[in-house]
Amino acid sequence: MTELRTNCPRDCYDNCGIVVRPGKNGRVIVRGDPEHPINRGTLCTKCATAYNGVWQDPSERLSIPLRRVGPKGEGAFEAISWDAALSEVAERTQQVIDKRGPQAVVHTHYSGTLSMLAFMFPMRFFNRLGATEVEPDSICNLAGHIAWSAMFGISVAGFDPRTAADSSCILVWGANPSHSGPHMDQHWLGEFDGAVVVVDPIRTDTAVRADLHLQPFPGTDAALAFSIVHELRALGAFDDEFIAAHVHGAPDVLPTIEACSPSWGEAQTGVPAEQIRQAAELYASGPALLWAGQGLQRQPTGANVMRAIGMLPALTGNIGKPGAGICYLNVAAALLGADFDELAGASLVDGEARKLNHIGLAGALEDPDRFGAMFSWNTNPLASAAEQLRLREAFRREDLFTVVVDCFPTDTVDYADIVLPAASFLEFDDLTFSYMNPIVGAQRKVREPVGDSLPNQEIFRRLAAAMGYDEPELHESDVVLIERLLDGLDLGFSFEELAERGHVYLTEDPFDYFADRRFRTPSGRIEIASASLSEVGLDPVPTPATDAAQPEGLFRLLTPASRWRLNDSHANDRTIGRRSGPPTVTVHPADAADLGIADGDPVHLRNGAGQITLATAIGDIAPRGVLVAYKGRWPKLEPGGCNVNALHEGNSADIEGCSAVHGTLVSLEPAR
Ligand SMILES: Nc1nc2c(c(=O)[nH]1)N[C@H]1C(S)=C(S)[C@@H](COP(=O)(O)OP(=O)(O)OC[C@H]3O[C@@H](n4cnc5c(=O)[nH]c(N)nc54)[C@H](O)[C@@H]3O)O[C@H]1N2
Ligand SMILES: Nc1nc2c(c(=O)[nH]1)N[C@H]1C(S)=C(S)[C@@H](COP(=O)(O)OP(=O)(O)OC[C@H]3O[C@@H](n4cnc5c(=O)[nH]c(N)nc54)[C@H](O)[C@@H]3O)O[C@H]1N2
Ligand code: SF4
Ligand SMILES: [Mo]
Repeated sequence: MTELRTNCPRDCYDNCGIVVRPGKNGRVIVRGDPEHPINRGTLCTKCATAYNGVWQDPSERLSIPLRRVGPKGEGAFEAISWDAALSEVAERTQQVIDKRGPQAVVHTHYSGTLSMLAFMFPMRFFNRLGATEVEPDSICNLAGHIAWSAMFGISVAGFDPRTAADSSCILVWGANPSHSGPHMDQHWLGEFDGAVVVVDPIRTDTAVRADLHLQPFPGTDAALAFSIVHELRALGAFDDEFIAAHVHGAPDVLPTIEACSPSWGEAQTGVPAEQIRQAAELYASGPALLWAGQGLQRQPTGANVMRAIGMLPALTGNIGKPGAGICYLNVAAALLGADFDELAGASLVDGEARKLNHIGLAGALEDPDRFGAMFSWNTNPLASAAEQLRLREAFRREDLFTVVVDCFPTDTVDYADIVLPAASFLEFDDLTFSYMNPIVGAQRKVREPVGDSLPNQEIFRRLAAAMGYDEPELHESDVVLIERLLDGLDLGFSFEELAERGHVYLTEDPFDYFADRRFRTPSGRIEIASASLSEVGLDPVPTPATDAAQPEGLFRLLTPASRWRLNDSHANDRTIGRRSGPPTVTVHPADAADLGIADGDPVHLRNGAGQITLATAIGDIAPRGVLVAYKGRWPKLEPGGCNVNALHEGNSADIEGCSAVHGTLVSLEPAR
């Protein structure tokens, strides 16, 4: 091997291209691909560090199957063979199925890797088994998906970023690409000719570089949206023809819009009326793009907020034409022929799929009558999920047979009965997709797996065999699966050719799913008024409601994506640990003065879910009353043995079961 191309499969907007060269002792050197249009030769600092660090360090990886020998949580294991591990898992899982039915087996998974096979193929096993699935999106972006699916007919058909060439304004609402998509931030937003407007309670680096930053108090976005829409109407920016032809329910919101003047908006949100007017002017200045972040809807009224901001494109006709559109996620690969349902074995489900949400998971796992076996794969819930302390106790249940599949010995791994070591993305062939750009990449095997680790898909093929499941779908090879996905995409070349190129744009010209202006809703129009959302408990149309005023003495805690970690991945890389320093909470200078707290002072953050102690960083990056502590640390590596999710009370957004983590309220006091 001289130089090989592959792609980063992390849960990140960028999906960077990678070039790999041989290193020493079986290692490889991982760098950015200069020919990749999104990252243009660099990787983010965290991956450039961790991919050449902990990801290739055999002493930090899980390399062999393990069986628990100590109490749950201690992480004491003995090494066992794959055969022994798989037959024990099969036997104990079958016992649960025989006694209590397949629904007593629960599995949780998410986005450790998003490469297509490793991310989706294991679902075939669980669908065949009939297990209960913890709905992965319920900890991330489910409220937004439900809201925009009802409104626009689909929530994964975003604008193609290339269409920005025809755009005069990009409105980034509640996303922080400076952390969560650093190359999109640097190149795409950085080189955009028009105006960038950011709406975020935090002065992120993206906001600092924007033409205009609106800084509302968290949870007031719907009011802000209504007052921007009020101003759009005053500017004559409504597209009446578009509304008549393609929007359902506009008359129902017009009286409210009329009442939400910019000065009313200022009183509700803290954003100066003048800035509300400027934002409307910029959005109205020509074709405009609206990027709704995933952080935006992780709040108590997240679904209503998504509907409210969706009125901007709906009422101005900013969708389905060059330079216009909306993006929550853009999963173009699935829209252009890669059959993800087939890959995940949707047809293997017998009857109705059984689901459960993250919000409520701790309570459900505590109940001994509900689940007898649990699989956690591609996720680290004891770092990332709600009610961390309570969930941990539930994981301690002796009678909950627990299997964890990961590349690293995470907190969740410490609670497993059997640990199965997963190979990393550097160690097997797969395909990657971006959830923002219509790009598919080849993930290529560029080094041997660490120890005896195996790709997720191979682990679940072997487990299917151990269970005696002989459906051919459960045993299809990677080569066949990859070929079928590529055939579906009709690229006209093989995996080898794709691997040579590294990546491919799925369409030559910007892809616009809404170009036909057909919306796949019951009315065929953009549904400002939605019956399906009424059925799940929302108002018939979006409202300008804000969260109730914060109780005296409590602070709102925001815990969004960190620059240094990808969710909780890379948290165990020592170089990253050193460079990112100890965990901090950013406190507004006026709040710090009130409480007599100085920079660096340890402070307790507390609520009904738990308590953590963090070092104070005094800064005015967020409004008074708002605290910022980035997510992404491994509890067991932190001084107090927990991370910010010890404070995640498991509150739902306005759609039951969807995370409202950015609505977390805490008390703050000096740790004296
Ligand atoms: N407080 C707070 N909490 C949050 C959020 C927040 O904003 N604030 N955000 C939420 C969001 S948006 C999300 S998506 C979730 C994400 O939460 P998780 O899905 O738990 O993400 P990670 O913590 O990165 O855990 C992924 C795990 O997968 C492992 N992994 C990587 N590659 C592979 C592989 O090929 N195979 C296997 N088997 N494992 C692999 C990694 O080592 C890692 O341990 O966290 C949520 N938690
Ligand atoms: N470096 C890095 N990149 C990541 C991740 C990571 O952990 N680290 N996680 C990945 C995952 S799983 C996801 S889902 C994406 C998420 O990435 P984004 O879509 O960018 O979402 P978040 O980082 O959760 O939050 C974005 C912004 O929402 C803001 N926000 C919070 N509450 C409100 C509110 O009430 N109103 C408004 N307007 N804004 C609000 C926060 O201040 C934050 O700056 O990033 C992915 N990329
Ligand atoms: S995590 Fe994102 S920015 Fe970092 S290398 Fe991967 S795709 Fe690129
Ligand atoms: Mo996420």
